[in-house]
Amino acid sequence: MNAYVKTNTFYISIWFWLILGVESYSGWSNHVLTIYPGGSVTIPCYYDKKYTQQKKSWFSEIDKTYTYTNTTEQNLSVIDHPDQSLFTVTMRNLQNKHNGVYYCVVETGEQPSKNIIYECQLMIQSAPDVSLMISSVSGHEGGDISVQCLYSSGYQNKVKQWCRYKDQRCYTVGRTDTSQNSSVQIRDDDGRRSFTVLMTGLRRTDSGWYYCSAGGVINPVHITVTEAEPGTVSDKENQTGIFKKHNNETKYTKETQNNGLLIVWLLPALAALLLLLILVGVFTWRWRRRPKQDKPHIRGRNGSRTTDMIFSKPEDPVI
Ligand SMILES: *[C@@H]1O[C@H](CO)[C@@H](O)[C@H](O)[C@H]1NC(C)=O
Ligand SMILES: *[C@@H]1O[C@H](CO)[C@@H](O)[C@H](O)[C@H]1NC(C)=O
Ligand SMILES: *[C@@H]1O[C@H](CO)[C@@H](O)[C@H](O)[C@H]1NC(C)=O
Ligand SMILES: *[C@@H]1O[C@H](CO)[C@@H](O)[C@H](O)[C@H]1NC(C)=O
Ligand SMILES: CC(=O)N[C@H]1CO[C@H](CO)[C@@H](O)[C@@H]1O
Repeated sequence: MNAYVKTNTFYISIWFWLILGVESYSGWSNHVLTIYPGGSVTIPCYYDKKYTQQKKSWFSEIDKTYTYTNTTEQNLSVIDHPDQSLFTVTMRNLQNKHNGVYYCVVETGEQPSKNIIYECQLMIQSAPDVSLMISSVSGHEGGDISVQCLYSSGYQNKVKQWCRYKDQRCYTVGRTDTSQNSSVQIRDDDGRRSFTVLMTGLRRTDSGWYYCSAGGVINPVHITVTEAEPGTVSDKENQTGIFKKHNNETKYTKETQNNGLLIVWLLPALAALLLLLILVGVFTWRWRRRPKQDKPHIRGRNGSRTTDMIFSKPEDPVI
């Protein structure tokens, strides 16, 4: 499965690079999201502040369409949030036909003109590998929230992480190195096929998009930290997380490992482009050297030069 996904993504990427001339990949790796049939998903696309004024879109590899920001359709919304340097993409009523690769794209107004800032693959699955009961959680400043991430048995021994989209900072289950912040605790609920993330001492700046990841399979969660309510500072009950949504808006993700992404994709894509150029070059060269009698008969007709192309002897090795 992973090999298939990877190969598939690889060719899609070549296609994208060759046809659209999209060049630049940042440090992110592509995520594969797995979602219930009929479910919904919201995907955050964080962009550099300098792109606040630029056109941004969601590109579907399936039907090769761009959906620009501030579009709201029945099953698709693409909404810009310039104050947070991100746009969100919400897809609803997901069906098998939505399986495929999608890109968040920024039109930079300079070279390269189209910049992929995020890539993900959607897979509709009736039994997702990694899932969430709640995809949006909120808490008060100074309070705590917890998020439970579920995974299937195949992921029992995989690395489990809690990451923030914005800076890609991750906390890993079972790792106790000092770089991990004690305000985020993450533990495996042994035997229950889930792990739980506890964020304590919430600050307003903790608001934003995070994801659960198990064995590289990710699943986005939105965290909202609201102002501490005056007079209720010591009200622990009210400071703990409020689970807002409990429906099929949870999201499921799956990811193949992507180390060396740039090299793995960039080099073959360049090689393919080079090969294409060489082929075109050889073809043009052969054509120019063709004996004159191949094309004279239609020369006079309407003065059309393009019709030249049609005439070639069937045994011509080039053709
Ligand atoms: C939205 O999804 C539903 C369910 O798949 C479908 O019946 C409907 O036609 C879709 N709407 C649009 C505008 O595509
Ligand atoms: C999209 O809507 C946001 C507010 O929701 C606004 O700030 C932004 O300028 C809009 N962008 C475009 C391209 O219309
Ligand atoms: C941990 O969080 C505190 C505030 O809660 C912050 O000041 C500190 O820089 C963080 N440390 C790391 C390593 O993230
Ligand atoms: C929590 O705060 C709300 C107001 O936001 C209040 O109505 C409610 O009584 C509080 N709950 C408790 C347990 O104090
Ligand atoms: C929480 C919830 O509503 N879960 C449902 C999501 O959809 C699947 C299948 O459509 C149901 O089996 C779940 O109960």
